Amino acid sequence: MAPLNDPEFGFCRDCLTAQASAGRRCQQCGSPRLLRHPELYRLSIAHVDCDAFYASVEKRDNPELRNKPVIIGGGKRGVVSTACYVARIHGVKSAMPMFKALEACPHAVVISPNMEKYVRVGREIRQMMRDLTPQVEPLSIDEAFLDLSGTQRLHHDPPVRVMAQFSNRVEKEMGLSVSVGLSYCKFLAKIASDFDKPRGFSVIGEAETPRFLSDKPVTMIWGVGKVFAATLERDGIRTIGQLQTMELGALMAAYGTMGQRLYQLSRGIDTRRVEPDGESKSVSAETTFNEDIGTLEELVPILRSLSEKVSRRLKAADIAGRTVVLKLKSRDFKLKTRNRQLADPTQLADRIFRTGLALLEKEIDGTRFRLIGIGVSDLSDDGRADPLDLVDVQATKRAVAETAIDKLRGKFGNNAVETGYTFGKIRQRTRPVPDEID
Ligand code: TTP
Ligand code: MG
Ligand code: MG
Repeated sequence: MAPLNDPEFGFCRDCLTAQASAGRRCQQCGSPRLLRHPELYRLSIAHVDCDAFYASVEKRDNPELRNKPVIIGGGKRGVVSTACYVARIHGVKSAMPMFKALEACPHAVVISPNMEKYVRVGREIRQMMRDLTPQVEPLSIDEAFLDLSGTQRLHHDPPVRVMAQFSNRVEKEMGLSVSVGLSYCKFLAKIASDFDKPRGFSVIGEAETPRFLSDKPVTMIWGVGKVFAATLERDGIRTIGQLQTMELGALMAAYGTMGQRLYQLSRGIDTRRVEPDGESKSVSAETTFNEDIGTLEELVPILRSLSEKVSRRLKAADIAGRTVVLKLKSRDFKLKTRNRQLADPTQLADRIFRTGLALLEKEIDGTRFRLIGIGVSDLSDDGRADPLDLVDVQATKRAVAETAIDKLRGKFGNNAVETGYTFGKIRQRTRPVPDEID
């Protein structure tokens, strides 16, 4: 791995040369596009957004349009979907009625949208992101978050250099430009990507964040739309700086859970993780008891029944999970989770149950519980799930039996077949809690 240079000297976005001084242009290629920041090599959350997306795709596919003002829109609603940056200079904006846009820019070339094409191009760019990390969370057709923490060893480069190369690669291979925001959390990465458009790359560090935010309008905060901003305005709050001076209690008293968000985000505290691609992270089922219980005898049938529920959902979705997670909540609402990774992903109730049981047995010490849950995470499609176990003949037999039971249940309903674990053992002790897929 190349040693990192002084982050305040940074490197060149065009030729990637690390700079040895604070000059305004790259000492190698003369480009003014230098990236420098005290936290340059420590930040790892990126937000990428394509520039004037639909219009840029059309310009790419028809070079004659390159320097002309282009508007993508029309269609049923008669509004602008996107305007290229040339048209924007004339005052054309997204969501503007078409007739107004043409008043502002009469010589614009108007193209009706080709959604199929934009979706395809968006997917290709997303794939290029996934080449960098599996931690890609798409937000819309042309943008996504990437979490590059821990990828330095893989790429032999820190995230900021990986992202600079990525934006160059998108230009070269896709003929499109993107803007990148790099920060320590999603909130500021998203703000950053919008800061220097088009072909932008901006970096917002943790240390500068409170000051950076202080003069910004409250609408910059996630979840503060026009309506909520009007409420805040009535209370005399316009800037994020004002929120920074308010106590958590006061904000929560005035705005409920939103108050908590205002408190945290205004101070640059954003603990949301980058969540890859709409895939569910876990499939689980849980139940809360009417009376707290603490013996294996009472807990086992419930665990079995919940395992079957989880298994049914996995089978229905054709997915399998590799980590079994047991969740217990004790009387005093203390939550315990225990997990165990399997050798291969499973969707079998039998394996989920047995793994859960092994975890549960260790927790039986007289504590009484108010809730038990079981689930699996590390989800994948079921291709590699539950290979027939050549060593454990009993496990194979049980897997075959389970398939037979599934078939019967498919025909006659879930209660048609009860296993010895549940038969007659679950009384009206539990109240159902909605299954949870998160
Ligand atoms: P945006 O990323 O919001 O906008 P953009 O890519 O056109 O421009 P920018 O450089 O500012 O990012 O939206 C992405 C695409 O989504 C955009 O090209 C067209 C579509 N879109 C609409 O159809 N209607 C809208 O009101 C907006 C905002 C976007
Ligand atoms: Mg965009
Ligand atoms: Mg966008």
